[in-house]
Amino acid sequence: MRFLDVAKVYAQSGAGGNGCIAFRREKFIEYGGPYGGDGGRGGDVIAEAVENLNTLIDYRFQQHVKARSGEGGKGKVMTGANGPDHIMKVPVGTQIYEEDGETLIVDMATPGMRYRLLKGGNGGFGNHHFKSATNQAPDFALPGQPAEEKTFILKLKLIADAGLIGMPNAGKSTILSRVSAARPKIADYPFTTLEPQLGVVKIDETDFVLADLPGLIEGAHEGVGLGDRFLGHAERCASILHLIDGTGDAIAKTYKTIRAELEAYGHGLAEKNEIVALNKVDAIPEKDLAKRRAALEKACGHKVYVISGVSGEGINTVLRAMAKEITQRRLYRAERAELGRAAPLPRTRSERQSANFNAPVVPKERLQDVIKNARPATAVKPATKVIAPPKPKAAPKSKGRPKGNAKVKTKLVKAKVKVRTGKAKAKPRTLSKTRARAQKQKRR
Ligand SMILES: Nc1nc2c(ncn2[C@@H]2O[C@H](COP(=O)(O)OP(=O)(O)OP(=O)(O)O)[C@@H](O)[C@H]2O)c(=O)[nH]1
Ligand SMILES: [Mg+2]
Repeated sequence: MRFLDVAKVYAQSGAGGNGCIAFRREKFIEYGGPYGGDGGRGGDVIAEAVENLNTLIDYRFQQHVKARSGEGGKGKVMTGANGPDHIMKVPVGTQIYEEDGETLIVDMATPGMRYRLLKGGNGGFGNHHFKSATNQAPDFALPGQPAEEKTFILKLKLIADAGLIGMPNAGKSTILSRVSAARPKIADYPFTTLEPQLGVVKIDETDFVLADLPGLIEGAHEGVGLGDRFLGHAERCASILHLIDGTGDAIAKTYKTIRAELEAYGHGLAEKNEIVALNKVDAIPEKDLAKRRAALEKACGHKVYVISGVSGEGINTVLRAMAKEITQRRLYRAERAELGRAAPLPRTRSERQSANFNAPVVPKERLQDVIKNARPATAVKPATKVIAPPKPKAAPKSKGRPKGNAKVKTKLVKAKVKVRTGKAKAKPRTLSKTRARAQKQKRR
């Protein structure tokens, strides 16, 4: 299978289905009213990182991806079917860029990660949706929302823990084939390796992925040879093994050439810790070895390992040094456990409309930590005086017979009478009128 690490893909989400205009026509049902259903929503275009892919070669043959549109609404208030989402499966480590190739949209760095690239259009409302007391027969419906379309650039940056870099013929593929089960092509001509090769290395208790990258030559950053196209695969490595062919003439110059290419490439590659190894020690005459090693140590300014991919000399020492750096980085990453994870995709219409579902969600267990460590909220004094609510009025006493002994009963009755007379006194005008009327009658 061919390796492809850059692909250009045109993607289109599904359009929403149109709302339907229909009226209920049925025997014995007068004024059936509006009966048109809503359109279904269009499918999204979603990128998903899967583990069993190592190349973007699928997108060489499928450069257009389209999600299906939603169905239109139908009579009898039937909602159209939603268009299914289109899932773009990409290898873990794929970065998705805008069409300019520089604006990063998302880095699909974790297996199973999902990201919605394009949103499907919502379906339009049918005329049944618009019926109201003031418009009982709406004869209009909404069209579905249009689809989104965009061109994306996918760039695969392999997730390797360590990378092998060096001039062509430095013996990179020989080392990979010796320490892992990978079987890259090995030959004594430059640029035998044309695309990155991966192998899994096991040393002591550590497993790691080692990438053999095509050789670099002077001017690679300007496109000479295979250029620095594959250096992106070393960007994520914890450790870089820089191999120098010990049988070559200008060892220090070779080292400096590769360093200059790394610096010209940028992306933090030159700042990474590198392990420098003088390779093919089995073919170096003993009297020259110390001189060559010293020259290389002077050029790089730190320790140089002496190894041989053919005889296996010094290989385990170098692998242990790489494993140490890789373990350190793994521990550091575990400590800095990422807070965010991709939010679950909302399924229902209301969820889709309200949620910002590309925002990271704090995992439950982390959230509990956050809550525990959060400072207790300080009590805030109310700005205004709190006014006590008015006391509820006493419930009126029941007019039933009062319970208790006879004395109390009479007292209560008297009190009632008093109140009544008091009330009567409170209305002197009415009383005087009646009295006056009574006096008049007496006089007659
Ligand atoms: N004597 C000796 N020869 C070696 C050693 N390692 C590699 N070679 C030879 O060097 C030549 C190139 O080896 P490769 O492993 O293909 O080198 P490479 O760095 O992968 O080369 P490119 O893929 O072209 O970049 C082959 O003929 C190997 O047999 C070694 O440790 N000792
Ligand atoms: Mg090779």
